[in-house]
Amino acid sequence: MKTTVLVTGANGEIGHGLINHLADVDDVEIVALDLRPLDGALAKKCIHAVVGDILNAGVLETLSTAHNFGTVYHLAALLSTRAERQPVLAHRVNVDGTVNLLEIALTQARLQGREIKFVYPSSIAVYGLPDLDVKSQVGAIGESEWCTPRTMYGINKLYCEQLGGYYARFYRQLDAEPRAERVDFRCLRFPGLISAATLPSGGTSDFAPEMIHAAARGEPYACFVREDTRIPFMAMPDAVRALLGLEAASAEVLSRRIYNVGGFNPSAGELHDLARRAFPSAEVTFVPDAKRQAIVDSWPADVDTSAAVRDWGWTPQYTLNGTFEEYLLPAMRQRYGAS
Ligand code: NAD
Ligand code: AKB
Repeated sequence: MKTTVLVTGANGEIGHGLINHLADVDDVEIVALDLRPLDGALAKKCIHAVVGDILNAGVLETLSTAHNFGTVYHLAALLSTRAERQPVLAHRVNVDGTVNLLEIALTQARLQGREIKFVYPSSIAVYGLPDLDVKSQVGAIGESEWCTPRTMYGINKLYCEQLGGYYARFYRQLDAEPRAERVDFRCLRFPGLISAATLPSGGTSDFAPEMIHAAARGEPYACFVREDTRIPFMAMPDAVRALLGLEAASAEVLSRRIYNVGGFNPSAGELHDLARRAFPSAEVTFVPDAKRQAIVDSWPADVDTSAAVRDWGWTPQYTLNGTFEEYLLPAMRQRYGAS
């Protein structure tokens, strides 16, 4: 029997990567939801592609009536820069939207009489380091350290991680009868992601993919952070592998609900060197925006991924050099015709 999965935020960067992979899995059928119409090539891979708002309970109820979901990948969100510009809207979409999806997952669990998996992408934005001295001293940060975010987005993500745990373990804990329906909440804290197929918008780690895509297109790029800025990143195919790997892991091996994952952590200057080596005509200048810089400076230089490695065998396929040579360059040369 096929498993039906719901992907919210399906037309976003991760949605593109995830749907392309899920579509290759024989026993999975995909229902997609996004505010924007899904790209035609992706829509062909879904049994149902809905244009709708996760804040609209009617849209979600209609979907839940029409399908039995085994897994929800809840990707829809406003990312850090956009959220800082529209904090109240961000709170609504990122928090209220997540509550709506958790409620739908519970309804589905009740109707189907089984646990529904809820896979949630959180972010390194949940961390908040007070200054660069502390950032350089702490090194690779563990999941329980420095959860003191300074952005609306980071606060939303941290709260939704906790909400997921609540829906999994304590939902309506005062009810006279224990509730049978359960949401199996699983969460990845992603670093910045770099995709060859899509460009980000609205994030603050966007300087890396923006720089690389501009270099490949032969366009000048003014990088909005300093050359010495260092945060973790990973290649999009590895992010998709992480989502699928955590979803597939047996519940017995998971010692926690929230896992750091990552790939590599170059400085912006090191990324520039790699982009210039790949695309010698790259023209990058560094013109830091003090406010966005402060956000990135509060994010860790690296993350400790040992829990994910130990519990469910997480290993990134791509190193930094491998990301350029085996993933970005071939795809971008084809996409932009760059030499
Ligand atoms: P994205 O901005 O590319 O995609 C988000 C999608 O959500 C968009 O297609 C947008 O139209 C949709 N959306 C926004 N509001 C909506 C609403 N009210 N109803 C329905 N759809 C709505 O983002 P992404 O990079 O694909 O990120 C997906 C998830 O992964 C997000 O939760 C994000 O916080 C998380 N994440 C991303 C990164 C990254 O670097 N890309 C890093 C860490 C975590
Ligand atoms: C952002 O910059 O907001 C995202 C993220 C790191 O969560 N890319």
